[in-house]
Amino acid sequence: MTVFTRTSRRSLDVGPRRLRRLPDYIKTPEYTAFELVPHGPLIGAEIRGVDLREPLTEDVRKQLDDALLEWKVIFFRDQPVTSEQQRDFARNWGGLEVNPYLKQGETPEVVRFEKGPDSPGRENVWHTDVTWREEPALGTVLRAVEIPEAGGDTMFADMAAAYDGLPAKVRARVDELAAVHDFAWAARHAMSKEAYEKRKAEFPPVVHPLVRVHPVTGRRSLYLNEVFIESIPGLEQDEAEDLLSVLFAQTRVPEFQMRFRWEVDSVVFWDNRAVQHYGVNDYYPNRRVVERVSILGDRPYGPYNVPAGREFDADAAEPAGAGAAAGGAGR
Ligand SMILES: O=C(O)CCC(=O)C(=O)O
Ligand SMILES: [Fe+2]
Repeated sequence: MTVFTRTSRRSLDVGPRRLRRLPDYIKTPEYTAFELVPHGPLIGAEIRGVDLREPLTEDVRKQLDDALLEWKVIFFRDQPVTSEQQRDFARNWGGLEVNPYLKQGETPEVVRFEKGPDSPGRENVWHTDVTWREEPALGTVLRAVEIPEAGGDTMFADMAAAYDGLPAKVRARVDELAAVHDFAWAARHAMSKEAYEKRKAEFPPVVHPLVRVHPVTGRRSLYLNEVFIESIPGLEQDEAEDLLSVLFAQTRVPEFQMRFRWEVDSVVFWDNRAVQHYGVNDYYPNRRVVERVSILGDRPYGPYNVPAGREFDADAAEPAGAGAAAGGAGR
């Protein structure tokens, strides 16, 4: 009798995935100030009944913040806002970034991504925005100005679910590790050695944890960037690449993702502390114009260096001393 002996390194991980939007110790918020329509069971929700041209009441702002923490990506349709109104909306969450390398729109703090035959989109790589900064953006508000007839979607991946989905042994390992994020390294192939050194001096590499503890919810998520992560301190480069490929594969699990179909005047707000995103480039050479406002964030920390006063007490469901509201995941 012939015995079939082919071996495979593949391991099948099929069946239902246990997905949760918030850590178990935070009660699911109730939304009374607007209608919230889930895009999928895990990540992404449409907010209806808020006019972004108007200043937000504190109640609406607070509930939008809860929705952002719970759903990680919230979006609005049919919002004919100006760049200034988009900027003013984002200001409800803090100061705004000015990006030294991206082209500004008519309004300072508004970056305009204008893509077309001579300016192809290059955001089709999984990334978290501006992790080459010591304090990367808290979140981003992106608005569609001109959208191709088909294509040009943006994808998002829930990095807390990606972390939860790892085997316990891998989670324990990455909890202790950090990564070097280098702005210059990502562009090294496209520039001379001198230009590379100059840029590196301007923006020295920064070290961020591989697992970020969310400053409001205390939840752990994989903190990745396929563009800027250069190495993992303490690991040989081969070993680091092997580990990174396991982590990067988590981003590609469909259950952790959402895919957003744009319309003109759609506005998307994502929690840059908890998701990665990917600008699908299937529309070239058609035109696509979006405007972006990024909100200043704080320095990421991992399970190994939670600052004093930010230890998360799961029983009390709030970071010690931070005054976040229990149950509402408030801030
Ligand atoms: O245009 C997109 O779909 C995403 C662009 C992007 O990466 C960003 O706005 O940070
Ligand atoms: Fe981005």
